[in-house]
Amino acid sequence: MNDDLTLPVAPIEPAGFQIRFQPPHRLVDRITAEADLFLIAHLGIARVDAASWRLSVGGLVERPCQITFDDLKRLPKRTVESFHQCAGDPRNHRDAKRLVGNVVWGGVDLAELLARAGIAPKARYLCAYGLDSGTYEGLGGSNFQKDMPLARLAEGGVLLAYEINGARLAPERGFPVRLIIPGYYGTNDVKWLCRLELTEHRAKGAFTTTLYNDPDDEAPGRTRPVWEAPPESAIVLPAPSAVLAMEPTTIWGWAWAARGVARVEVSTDDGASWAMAALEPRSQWSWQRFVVSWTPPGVGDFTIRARAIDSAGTAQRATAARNAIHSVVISVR
Ligand SMILES: Nc1nc2c(c(=O)[nH]1)N[C@H]1C(S)=C(S)[C@@H](COP(=O)(O)O)O[C@H]1N2
Ligand SMILES: [Mo]
Repeated sequence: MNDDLTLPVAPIEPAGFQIRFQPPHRLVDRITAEADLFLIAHLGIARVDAASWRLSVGGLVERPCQITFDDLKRLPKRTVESFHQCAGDPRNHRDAKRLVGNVVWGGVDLAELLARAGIAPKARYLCAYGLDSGTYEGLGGSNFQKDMPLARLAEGGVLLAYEINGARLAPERGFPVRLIIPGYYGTNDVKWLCRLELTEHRAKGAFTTTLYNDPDDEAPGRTRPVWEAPPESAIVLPAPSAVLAMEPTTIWGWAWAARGVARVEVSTDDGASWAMAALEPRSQWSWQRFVVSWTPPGVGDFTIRARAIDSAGTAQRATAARNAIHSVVISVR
């Protein structure tokens, strides 16, 4: 950020880390109701007055500007259906949390807005700032901040969102306006936006360097920002600890990936063999339903696993990853 710029901060109530979520077996609907969608805030819930809210757009743009909520509402409204997922622990990329949902966001296309401001040739990143400020595990101490490569704009769908599932955002969802980058982990979707800045280099704050910047398992010593979500799946039915009869049953769940899921395989024998599931196509960045039928071969306990493979051929990681395979243990009597 420009050193001569001080960002505004909104009142925070309540303050501190906030979390709520439903486990995967409760996510039975294609569109997750807002009340069932997980919620995360690191520094607390910012309380923002829409009438006095301003979004400043600056840095490497030809025409820096200040945008009001009414200005935004006058621009064409776009909607995007997308999975929405928390990456989990900001500092532990070997742990899978499975906080996920699928919703329809409504708002203004960021590429259209930035075309009006004029992107300077040297700009390579978008830095986005929230109106929430504070510390998380002793880190931060300034406005919540994220960055995104500007190249992502070419794929479309990046929104300055003011609606979720057709309703205006609640304060805890980022009212009045938040960033939505479909296909990226939710941590990049900055709530309570106050500033967009185009830069030549990545953002230097704690939320983009120490936090949400994983060791790169393929290139030791290097890090990789927590941006695109790799392939992942979650089993909805059967629920954990379900008791089934020895008769044909349905196993189903949701699969998602930044690049779209090409196939899902299901194992009922502890990973010894895998059956191809039927899989829906995706719509925009939506999650995709998978289903297989299964007849238990006998009584006893069974571990059911699902693994997603994305359109680039990348498979969901088996263990020790943000997208590690989900397993459900059930018994047949
Ligand atoms: N301003 C701000 N934006 C934020 C956060 C935050 O703490 N402050 N948390 C991020 C994280 S880690 C996640 S997972 C998503 C959660 O969005 P949701 O609560 O609407 O599901 O918001 C992201 N945007
Ligand atoms: Mo998150």
